[in-house]
Amino acid sequence: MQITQKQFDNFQVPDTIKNKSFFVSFEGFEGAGKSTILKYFMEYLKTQGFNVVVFREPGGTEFGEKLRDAILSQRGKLSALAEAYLFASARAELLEKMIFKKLEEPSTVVILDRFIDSSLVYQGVGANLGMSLILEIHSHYPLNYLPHLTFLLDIDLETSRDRMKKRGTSKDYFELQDDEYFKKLIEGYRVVAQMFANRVKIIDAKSSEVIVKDRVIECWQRYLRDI
Ligand code: T5A
Repeated sequence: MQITQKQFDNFQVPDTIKNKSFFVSFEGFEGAGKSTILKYFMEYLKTQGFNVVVFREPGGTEFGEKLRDAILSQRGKLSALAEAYLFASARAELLEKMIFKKLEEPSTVVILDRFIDSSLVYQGVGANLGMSLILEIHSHYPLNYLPHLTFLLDIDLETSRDRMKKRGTSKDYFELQDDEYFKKLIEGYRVVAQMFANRVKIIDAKSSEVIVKDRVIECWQRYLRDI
């Protein structure tokens, strides 16, 4: 299915910038450093007077955490479409029950560890459903709300595998995939960055944590200057 311009028309961002409240997501492969770097970013934002709330996807609500266990324990065994709808269900719940409410509070930054771009890449490209279908699933309220800003932490396959090895956890679904799968995901994130060029900022994340953290903060400061 071809992606059409019309598919982007329904998407919007929360109207909360006037209250200095922002919706930000981190994206990237396993081991890109999303959880690590977003903690540094959170600490930085607090020094700037923001209230900060962090959610991970899938998860973030009681229902979402149950779905997280269900999905991640079944990955690769579920139908790709079932997986896509499950991620979307958890996301809809998180948006309505938590994200929108938190964004109503002034000077608040809601940070997501993964969001719609993960579905576009992992289900749309990795599982061959096509990005068009994923956009279609997200074309209705509340799923049609996008972050104001997304940091795409960019690493290569070698760095990802190295970091996962160092972390020493048992091999998960992702680590069992071959290089071809990973290349599809790289291409997928590239397409996402082009499709949403205003929102998605690519951060070279192969350097040390401190350098990557500084890159993210610089990017954030640029974003604030430009809005
Ligand atoms: N998924 C999710 C979908 O398929 N569709 C969807 O719509 C959604 C929302 C989630 C899985 O679900 C899939 C994608 C995923 O496969 P998860 O367990 O939450 O699973 O996996 P990740 O989000 O990828 O979490 P990871 O922990 O694997 O990756 P992170 O958060 O990017 O990496 P992090 O910060 O934990 O760092 C990993 C290791 O590297 C080190 C850290 O200390 C850690 O040991 N590290 C660095 N080392 C050197 N230099 C740096 N700059 C470093 N940054 C981190």
